[in-house]
Amino acid sequence: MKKKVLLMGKSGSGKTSMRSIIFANYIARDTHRLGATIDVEHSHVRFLGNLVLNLWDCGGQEAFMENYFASQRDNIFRNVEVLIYVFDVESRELDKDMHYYQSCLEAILQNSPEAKIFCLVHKMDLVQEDQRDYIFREREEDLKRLSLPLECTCFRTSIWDETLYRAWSSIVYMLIPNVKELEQSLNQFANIIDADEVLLFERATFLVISHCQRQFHRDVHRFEKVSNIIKQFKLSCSKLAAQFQSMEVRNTNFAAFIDIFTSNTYVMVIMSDPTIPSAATLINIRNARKHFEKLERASQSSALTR
Ligand SMILES: Nc1nc2c(ncn2[C@@H]2O[C@H](COP(=O)(O)OP(=O)(O)OP(=O)(O)O)[C@@H](O)[C@H]2O)c(=O)[nH]1
Ligand SMILES: [Mg+2]
Repeated sequence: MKKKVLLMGKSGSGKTSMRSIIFANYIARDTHRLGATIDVEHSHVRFLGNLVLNLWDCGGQEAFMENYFASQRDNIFRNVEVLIYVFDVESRELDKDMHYYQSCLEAILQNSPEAKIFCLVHKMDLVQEDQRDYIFREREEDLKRLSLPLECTCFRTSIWDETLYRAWSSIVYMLIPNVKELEQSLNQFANIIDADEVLLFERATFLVISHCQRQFHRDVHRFEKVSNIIKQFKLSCSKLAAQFQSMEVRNTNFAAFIDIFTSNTYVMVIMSDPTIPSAATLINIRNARKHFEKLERASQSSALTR
């Protein structure tokens, strides 16, 4: 099942950077070397087996943008499942950015009225920390108002922290078939083994695709932080020609297990009962694999018949 995802926004707003970090294993520092995208760069990302994201990274220089809205209009805006519009929070040309965004919405409304729309207020690291909430809320309000009658979901992002993972996890979550079923099974599994939390990560990108939480936790960004950290660690391993497979972290309060799970996922299990030995949890993870593999295959075949 192929899903067309449009990545748009003005030149230099950070589209190719985020795509390269999430899908092509770049580290944030390396994005300085990226050149401006010429016209549209297509990439196909296999995500969870049969779900293929067909990413259209649309170069944002004005001459290209004008072309998208004129001669290439049908080609670009037809059959779009998701539009991700990236705004540089530090842009000095807010009016122009909004103008292009609105042209884009008009074209979407004409050609793909069912498309889901996401706006990323990007490069938030450049804003002073105590201003971030305020600036984001203000932009979000403007964007939601300007998007009517279409609805948009806004995220604040930066390639320098976990917010990038949060935004992309939420976007991808909406594209996964049978995600509710997956979540139910995850809940059952967490109950059976008495885990505080169980998470599934997509194997290549380490995006969180489903989670179950049975205990309150203060840090709402912990999943994305873990995604970010483990992905960096996995990349360091591959530089040393070693394969990251699993990890166990234990202290007096909890034990965390990260392990390869199905052919498309890693799992993370958090346990806080100190009387349950690691070996028991590892066996439980191993035993759950079969069920989740089956679920994944079912979801793939249902995707195929769509
Ligand atoms: N500070 C900061 N810089 C960023 C961030 N994301 C990207 N950049 C930088 O912004 C610059 C431009 O990024 P690109 O990803 O090439 O921009 P683009 O949107 O693809 O531009 P076009 O291809 O011309 O449309 C690069 O030097 C990146 O390192 C971010 O979150 N924070
Ligand atoms: Mg680019």
